[in-house]
Amino acid sequence: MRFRFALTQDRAGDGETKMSATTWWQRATGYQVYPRSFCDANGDGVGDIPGLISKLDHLADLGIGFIWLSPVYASPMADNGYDISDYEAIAPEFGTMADMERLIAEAKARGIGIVMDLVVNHTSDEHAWFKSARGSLVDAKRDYYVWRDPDSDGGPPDETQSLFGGPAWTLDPVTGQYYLHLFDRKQPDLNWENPALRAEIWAMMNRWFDRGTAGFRMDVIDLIGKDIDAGIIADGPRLHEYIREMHRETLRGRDVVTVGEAWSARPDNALLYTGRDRGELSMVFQFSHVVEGWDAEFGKWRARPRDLVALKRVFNAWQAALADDGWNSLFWSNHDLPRAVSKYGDDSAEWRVRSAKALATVLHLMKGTPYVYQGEEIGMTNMAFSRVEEFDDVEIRNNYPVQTGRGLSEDEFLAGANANGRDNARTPMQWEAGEGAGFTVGTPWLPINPNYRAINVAADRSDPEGVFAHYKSLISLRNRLDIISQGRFVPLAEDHPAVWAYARELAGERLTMVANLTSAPVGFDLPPEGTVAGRCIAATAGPRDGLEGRIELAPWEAVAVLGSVRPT
Ligand code: TEU
Ligand code: CA
Repeated sequence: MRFRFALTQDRAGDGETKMSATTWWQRATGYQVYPRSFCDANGDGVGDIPGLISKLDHLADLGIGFIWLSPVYASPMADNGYDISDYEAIAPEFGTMADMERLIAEAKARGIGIVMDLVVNHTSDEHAWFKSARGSLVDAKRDYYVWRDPDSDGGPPDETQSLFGGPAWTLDPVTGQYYLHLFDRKQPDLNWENPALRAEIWAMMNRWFDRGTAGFRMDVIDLIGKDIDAGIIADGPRLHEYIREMHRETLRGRDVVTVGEAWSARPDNALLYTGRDRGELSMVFQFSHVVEGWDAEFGKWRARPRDLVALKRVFNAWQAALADDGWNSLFWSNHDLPRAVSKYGDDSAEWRVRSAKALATVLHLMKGTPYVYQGEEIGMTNMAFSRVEEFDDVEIRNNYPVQTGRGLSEDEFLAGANANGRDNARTPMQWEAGEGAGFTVGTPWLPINPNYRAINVAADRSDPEGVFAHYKSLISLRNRLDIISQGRFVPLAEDHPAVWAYARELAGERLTMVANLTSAPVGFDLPPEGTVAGRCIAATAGPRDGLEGRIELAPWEAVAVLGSVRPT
């Protein structure tokens, strides 16, 4: 792996070159591939592993250190692969195990690690374990899943609701018991209390490491310690016991990166997962900035305007919580979330490019490991779906009757799904301006955003001022500069309604980032803790060699200056 032991530069001027204390994944940037929508090599309209291999040079040029690959395992695809029927087989539509091995090798040759998606809160109902388990009350695999008798009137054992809408219990007629599924009924929850099940998972993970993978992203990992009878689902009593066991049995001694998806993680419990002496994970994906923007009553299904001050507060709180121990992940978007530039920026023709670059600047100069979601590096936008029936996503389809039944109007639901729904991020990657957008020569499984003729990789990459060039530069800066990976984070002007600003400090140096996150010019009084003079390392609207006092910022102007603290 590249950057594993990057040498620090002699910035302190003491003539010493030290081995950096950072691990490779603290300097690396991750890139998420949602394989179904990335690149289709065989023309069946579905992205695949050979297609991904054909685009590795694009990712190597971007400079990323690892790919988080959303599931490619065998699956009936009720939830696009997050319903796995065999952890050690590749879905035929994505390719073969030989393709997977070639991907790992080809990525490695470019200094890129492959991080697999570990989906072990649940399997598919078509997994061999579940097929066996449902057969009888005494089946050897029965206890791998969560079964309960019906309540006295024959209904579900309790009121637990699926995160995709509707009851979390489904009656299995074969044995007359209900099984638990926190997601779709085709995603039965595994029973982590069973030690034999855990041992099977550890062995499976170890075999993936033997194939040369660089780590795991762990799907809804905060749900595995649940105590369903006590009504505790996320952050359950046995969660950290299981993660520590996982570490002992699979991760210990390996130089790999792990990131647990944890919607319940808060600044005050994140160190339990990522503290350096905990023996758990490298970092978690937490969603405070996402949930902050949701409606109190209808969650993501009722669209709300962006609240910049609230957004900054959330990021600043996480930077503070993990300042000295633990490690942050940094992301705007993923396959479950809207496109960054549409959600937090301005995706109009006038400001799309500059606002996408400004958002990248804000995120990538914080402390943590940034993740780029496919297409974000060229500023891809949300797609407008005009009718509820056009959506493909199981979460949207299951929630439609539930949310409209709770009083949300059909128009509001459509607006919410367009603003926050998961299909936005899942429309195919836009590579070229030609028919099929360079994604497929066939019929794409989900429509391609019609703006692909203007917004595509080829067009953006040919523009030296494009979004890609900006991301590439930010990623390279993180690889090279300790102040970005390690510097102390100093929030600035947190209450300013338009400007995002912070400083980073290390060894007598300061890096100040100031960004106008609106489509209008704004005047900003930089607090003295941000004063800096030196070299401009990132800019979306022209360079500046110093930042001090009153600053007039153009729309979506972001600028970062690295230098010494100017003597006052
Ligand atoms: O997502 C977890 C999850 O809880 C999301 O579905 C989330 O609830 C939703 O987007 C917000 O309303 C993970 C995967 O990332 C997702 O794609 C899977 O569908 C889900 O787990 C089940 O495996
Ligand atoms: Ca294909």
